[in-house]
Amino acid sequence: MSTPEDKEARIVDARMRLRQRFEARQAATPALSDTAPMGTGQPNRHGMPRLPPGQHEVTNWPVLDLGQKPVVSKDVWRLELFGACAHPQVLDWSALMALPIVEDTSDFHCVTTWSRYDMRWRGVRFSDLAALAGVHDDAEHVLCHAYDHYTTNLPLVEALKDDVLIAFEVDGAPLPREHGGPARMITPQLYAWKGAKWISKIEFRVDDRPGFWEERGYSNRAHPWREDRYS
Ligand SMILES: Nc1nc2c(c(=O)[nH]1)N[C@H]1C(S)=C(S)[C@@H](COP(=O)(O)O)O[C@H]1N2
Ligand SMILES: [Mo]
Repeated sequence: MSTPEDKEARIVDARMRLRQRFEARQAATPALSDTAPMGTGQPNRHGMPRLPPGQHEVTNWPVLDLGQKPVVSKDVWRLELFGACAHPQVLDWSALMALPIVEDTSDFHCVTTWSRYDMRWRGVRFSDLAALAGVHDDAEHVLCHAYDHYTTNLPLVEALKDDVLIAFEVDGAPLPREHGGPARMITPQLYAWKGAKWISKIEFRVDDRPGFWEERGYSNRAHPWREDRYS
């Protein structure tokens, strides 16, 4: 058994290596939103066009999903990390809460053309989960699974951005069930369908595998600033 100190050191080390890979890839594939790597919300929106192309701002928060809205209490909620990683594991709610918790304000861009600004999220960084799992060096893709059997895939480099969270609070309150409570992923620099509500599993992959909407013609990259809606 490893001590908590070993585990901590392993996470720090893995984070550093992931960070180096991330920065090398960012430099190789510059994009408009890369100028706001710490979130697309108010403090970071300077110099960006007000809205990504083809979007309009809403002040309500529409609900979009497959219609099932599973009931998942914190007691039964589990998050499995598996696939191309050295330390596959299952986290329960207290294990998630024991990880570093961050706050970030970011924008939410839905491919159906609405954008909601300045959402105040609280959660755990995807990059900390990736480091905890010890993602293999040849993993390049992520497939997220949810309690309603929704899936969505995204490049690992996108998932490693600092504003990608497994979020459990929004605007100072627990994440409502219809928006994916108790915990969902958010991907502020990609269209919102890349963020699985009621997230249940994170699968690290060497090869890419399309998720629910990606199999139905939606973009693998889903980049709002490039209006990357469909493949
Ligand atoms: N589990 C799950 N996550 C999901 C979906 C879904 O159907 N199931 N829909 C996606 C889509 S298409 C969008 S636009 C956003 C919407 O999030 P919201 O309902 O909180 O606005 O969630 C994404 N995450
Ligand atoms: Mo969507």
